Amino acid sequence: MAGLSGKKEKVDKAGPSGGGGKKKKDVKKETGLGLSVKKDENFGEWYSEVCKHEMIEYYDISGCYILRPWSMAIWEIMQTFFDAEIKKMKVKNCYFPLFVSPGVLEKEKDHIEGFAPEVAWVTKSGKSDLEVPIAIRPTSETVMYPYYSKWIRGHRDLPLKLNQWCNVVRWEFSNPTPFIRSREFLWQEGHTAFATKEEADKEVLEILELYRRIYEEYLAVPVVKGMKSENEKFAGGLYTTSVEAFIPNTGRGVQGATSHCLGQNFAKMFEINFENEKGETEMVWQNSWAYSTRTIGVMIMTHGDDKGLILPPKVASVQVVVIPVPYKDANTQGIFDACTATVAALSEAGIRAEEDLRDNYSPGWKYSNWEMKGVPLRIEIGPRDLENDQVRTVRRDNGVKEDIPRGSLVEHVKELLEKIQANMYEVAKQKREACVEEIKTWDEFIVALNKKKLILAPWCDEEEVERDVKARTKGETGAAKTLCSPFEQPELPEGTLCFASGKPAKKWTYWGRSY
Ligand code: 87F
Repeated sequence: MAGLSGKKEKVDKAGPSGGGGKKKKDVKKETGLGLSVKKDENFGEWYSEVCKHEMIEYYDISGCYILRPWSMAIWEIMQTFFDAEIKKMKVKNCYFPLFVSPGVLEKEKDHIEGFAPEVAWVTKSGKSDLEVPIAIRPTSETVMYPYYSKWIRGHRDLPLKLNQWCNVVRWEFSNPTPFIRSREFLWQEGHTAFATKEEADKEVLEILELYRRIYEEYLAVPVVKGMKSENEKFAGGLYTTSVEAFIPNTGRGVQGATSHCLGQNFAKMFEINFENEKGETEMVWQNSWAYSTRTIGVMIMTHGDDKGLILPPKVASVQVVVIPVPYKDANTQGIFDACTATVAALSEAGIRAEEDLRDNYSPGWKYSNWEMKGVPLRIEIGPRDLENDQVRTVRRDNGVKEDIPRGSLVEHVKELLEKIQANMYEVAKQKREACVEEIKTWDEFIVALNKKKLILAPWCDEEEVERDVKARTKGETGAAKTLCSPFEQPELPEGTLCFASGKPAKKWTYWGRSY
């Protein structure tokens, strides 16, 4: 019996991609190799299988997931970038407690009313009830702002720009999805206070641009920057901007990150006042902004294929894997030494490279395994390569193979990694563009919605109309809603009417079902 180990002798017969006359699912069970479903056959199952190789582990509490090193490394790379950028903006890191007293949570009652069912509470210590139950932060406005009120006195205390990297808990009841919707997740939350609205407005967009860069430059995921509708904005704030991604396979939009201008609502609630230069008391203007581990889920959904994950080089903890391909009577030691030397040269040049010299797996099994884990570039070194002083490169994104002289290894690999990063973004962008559909009428809207399109529609921008669209599209797969009104607006000809109400349209807005 082959067992589940995927060891060399059995796997070789089936070949690295399964086959061998058996059904895929059976092969998978025997070898642990390959996915049992295709991305466009059963997306949900595909996503869960891809995540399990080795991004996450399911946990015995529903909606909670273990982030394994393979995904945590991606989080850390994004964190390194974002943390350095906000520090350039003079934002300082801090850490506030996980627990929220019921008193302050109550204070924000109006705004969190809709969120209240998602707040988790600690009610016991050991066997005895706590005198006062304590909430676990779902976000930290109510935790932080009482102290903003204390710390901000005069105009010299402004701006106050704080950020924290932490976990939050939201006890969701709708179907959990790794990274995309979990009951506990990691994020950064920035909370800033200014003397003027102008400064706050400016920062909202600076942060949004950093979020765009995380998605487009690091995760190779195209996003749209825009304004949330009144219905979809953070109710406690003045306005909400976001970056929105789109998953072609499911036809769903996904909010990638948000940057809010809170106006003076919280300043009023928490009495965050300052004395201006003239000695008058004014309220501060505030922002808050966050991105979370959801970013990783969007990246997996965007790039993965039927062989598994595909990681963009900029966030891959292993950018290049070097695999020896020895033959029976070849110079095995020479090949192994060439692999080690290759990894050393790449590492020296700042490229994240690893060798896989394990002798209990065949090269074919290793190829599949590293493809599944999404390593962007594979280098194979066999007897012929040794002879010709070359290595063979194989791209994960498009499978293209190349023989490159060892003399120009580093430059070549650097170039390849850049090409892979750029190509992944281009391919993802083309796929998204192919889903965008501009519509003018309600009938066209419904047709496009059923075809899983990302819908761009002229809209009157009235809350009542969005509620009506939601009600009219309610179904098993969820209602359609606005994703955002893009900052880059196509021309809106005079007299264009709203697709849903027939009133004069005010702007173009993206609509769709969403995560
Ligand atoms: C769930 C339970 C309680 C979202 C919640 O977006 C409260 C909330 O206030 C809640 N889910 N929100 C909105 C969070 C707004 C804002 N907070 C700081 C952000 C960025 C970071």
